[in-house]
Amino acid sequence: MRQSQLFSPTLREAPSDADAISHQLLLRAGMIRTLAAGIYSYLPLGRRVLRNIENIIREELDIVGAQEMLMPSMQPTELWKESGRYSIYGPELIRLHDRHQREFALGPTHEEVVTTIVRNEINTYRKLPLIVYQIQTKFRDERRPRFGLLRGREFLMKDAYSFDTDMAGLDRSYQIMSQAYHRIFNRLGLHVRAVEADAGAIGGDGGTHEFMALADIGEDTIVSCDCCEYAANLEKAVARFSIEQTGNNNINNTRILDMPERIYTPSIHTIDQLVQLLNLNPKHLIKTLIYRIGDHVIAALVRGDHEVNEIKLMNALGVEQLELADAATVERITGAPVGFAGPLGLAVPVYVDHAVARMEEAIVGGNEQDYHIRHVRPGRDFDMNTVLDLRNVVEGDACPHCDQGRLQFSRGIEVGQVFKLGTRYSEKMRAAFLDASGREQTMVMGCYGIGVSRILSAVVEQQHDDHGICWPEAIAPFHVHLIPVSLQDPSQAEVTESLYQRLRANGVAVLLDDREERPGIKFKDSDLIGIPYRIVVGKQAAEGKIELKQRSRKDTEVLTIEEVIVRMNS
Ligand code: 9G3
Repeated sequence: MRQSQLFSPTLREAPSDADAISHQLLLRAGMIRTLAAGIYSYLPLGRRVLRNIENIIREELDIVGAQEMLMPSMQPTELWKESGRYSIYGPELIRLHDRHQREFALGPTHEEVVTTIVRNEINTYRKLPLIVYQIQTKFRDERRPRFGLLRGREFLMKDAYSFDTDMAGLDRSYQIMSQAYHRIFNRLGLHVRAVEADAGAIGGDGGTHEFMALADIGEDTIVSCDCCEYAANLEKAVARFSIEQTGNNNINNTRILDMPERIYTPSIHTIDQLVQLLNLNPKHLIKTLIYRIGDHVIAALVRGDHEVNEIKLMNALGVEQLELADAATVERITGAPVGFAGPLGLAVPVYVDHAVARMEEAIVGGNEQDYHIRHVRPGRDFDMNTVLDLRNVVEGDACPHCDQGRLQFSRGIEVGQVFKLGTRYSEKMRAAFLDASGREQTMVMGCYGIGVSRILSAVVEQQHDDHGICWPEAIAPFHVHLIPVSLQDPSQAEVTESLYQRLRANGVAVLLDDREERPGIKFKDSDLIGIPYRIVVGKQAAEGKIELKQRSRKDTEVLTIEEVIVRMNS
């Protein structure tokens, strides 16, 4: 390809609203352009990278027997009513009406569609297991699209769905797809870690992993052990309950027992203020949070230095939504304004985190304005009918899997996820089959996603430097950037042209920078676009010597034309 013909408008500066380095670089390299918030066009260079990513995904999925389909984006909302998800999703699910006033959703995902197709066509175990996939545009009207392709409203996803006769079959499909994912991300040159994750609203019979590309811009917090392989999304991560801290809430030990004592804490509303006033460590406090679930109200107790993990709380309550109670509700339930809530004498169900249950004594809100209470003993002074894992783990917590590891945090971009759905959709949508003895069974499903367009950004986040992008060879828009210093020089022009033809004849993807630009401009653009190999044809062309430089390395080599041809073919 001749760069004088290429539609790739590079920019000297990044637009001000691009706040992720990958967003800046993809814009500056002329690979994407914004049409509207969270909605992007892929210019030729960006499209070439996207296609390379897609092809690696296709190769690895076709090898394991998954079959590519293509499903519509326009989905009749009757399907979402049938699956029971129509009411779960709000404005994020883009809905429209056709000319006959029939309602459709623009597909954010395709569980309902694929289950309908399979249910209509398969009714015998002989046709299972089946894994189908598509690479297709998804629509999710994110409230706050940001970081360019990392969180868009229209994006490219590979979504796959497996159909098995039983859970054992699903386990096999899940394994097959997870291993294929590791091969895919490896080939993409993406540094990815699979972490245990929470199944969330999609539901499912347990078992879901997220594939996280490690990057500081990542919105997800990855928890991993510094000794063993344990890794989980913060939503899901648990700590080992260190046994030396258990006990002590039995009240028959001999120490003189301090009884609860009110302390005057005027206009102290936050944990920090309380810590300041009483000059103590937050781990000696109990935080009482009042939540509303529909018209129910509950209290959640965590230690002062911990945070409630609302995913764990929702899973424990078996609900899909909850929110902190508003001030009026807190006042009604506790008898005091926000900031003085405590567990003593509450008339609502109290959910207690393990770390609270192990506290010998604590300071709690007094359920009275301007008062807290100290020397409170969990179990003696308030009932602990429900003790469970309610909190976010913190760095330094003991690993739940090995006996000496400590948990550490890192940030990640979710680029893939695999779910065991079980019969969550097939039951509702009656995807059934006759087994070998002629009995009707419900299909067992799994679903598997890869954020194809998100990977474009994730790779740039992991592979760039101060001058621009460093594309891995497997997905780079071109393999070689051929740059003559001056095409006015006849020997440079001749060497450049013959090299260009020979490399292309060998099937090497070459971008020839034939623009009438100063060399400095050409090299700046070359660093920005990030093609893995750069061949510079300069003064030494007259002696048949040219320079070869790798984008990801500092040094350059002076080689003969023949040597370069051989190197680019290897
Ligand atoms: C919606 C909207 C947003 C959504 C969903 C549904 C995420 C939704 C989860 C999944 C699960 C898997 C198949 C490929 C892999 C991921 N956001 N999810 O279901 F209506 Cl608006 O998409 N689906």
